[in-house]
Amino acid sequence: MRFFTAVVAALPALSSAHTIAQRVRVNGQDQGLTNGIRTAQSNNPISNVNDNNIACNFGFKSPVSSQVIAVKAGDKVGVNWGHIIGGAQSANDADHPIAKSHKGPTQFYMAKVDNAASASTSGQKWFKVFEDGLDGSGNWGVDRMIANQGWVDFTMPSCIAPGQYLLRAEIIALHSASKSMGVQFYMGCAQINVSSSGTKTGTTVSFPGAYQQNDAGILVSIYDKQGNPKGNGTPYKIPGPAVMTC
Ligand SMILES: *[C@@H]1O[C@H](CO)[C@@H](O)[C@H](O)[C@H]1NC(C)=O
Ligand SMILES: [Cu+2]
Repeated sequence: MRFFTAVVAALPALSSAHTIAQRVRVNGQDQGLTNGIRTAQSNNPISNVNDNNIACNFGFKSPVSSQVIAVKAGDKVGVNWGHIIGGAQSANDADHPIAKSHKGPTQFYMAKVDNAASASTSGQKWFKVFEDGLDGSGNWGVDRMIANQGWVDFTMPSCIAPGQYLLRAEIIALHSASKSMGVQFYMGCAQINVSSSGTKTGTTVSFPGAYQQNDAGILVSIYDKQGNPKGNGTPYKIPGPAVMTC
């Protein structure tokens, strides 16, 4: 009996409704599946804020792309999410790009590195360049991501310092976040080279380190009195530092 319990506990969720970051686009131009992005093979989330892989995920599809994607300050940069690598798992896959239940914010962070193709995913200093949480109508960043066929885009700050960066795309799914470690973090890191005449970066944090398990935006019920996932009546506080400004 004890053995049986342990085995069941160790099984991954078999029919998972999770997601994988897997494409980059620049000004709407798709750079291709897994090109210039370290793409996790598993769509399972991380739920522990102290997990050593919370920066960029782990278990990447091999070989990892050696491409470093050229971006200019002011460009619109996007990352695409899908249920499995390649997109939908089957025709009319309701869990592609992610299950609708998985409400929460979408974010982007960047870390300055010497060589984006070879940079370690650990020990980097990350600043936030984009966040999209809960709006006044009760819609979430994830709702907008689904409406955009899995794409989340942001504008590369005009004042950013030039050079190579890891670009960390993140989704925080909050459907079960009212219990400790019920939160689901999804992330992937793109490899980019920014040309710019700017000089700025933002306030940096570490991953792990940036989040605490009981942050207001991580240990939270997102349901209203009617049970709808439109927020609990107080503004949703997106975790992490403020978005950098120029
Ligand atoms: C990055 O961009 C600069 C400026 O355009 C260029 O000189 C350099 O070769 C690029 N590096 C990589 C790795 O793409
Ligand atoms: Cu999920």
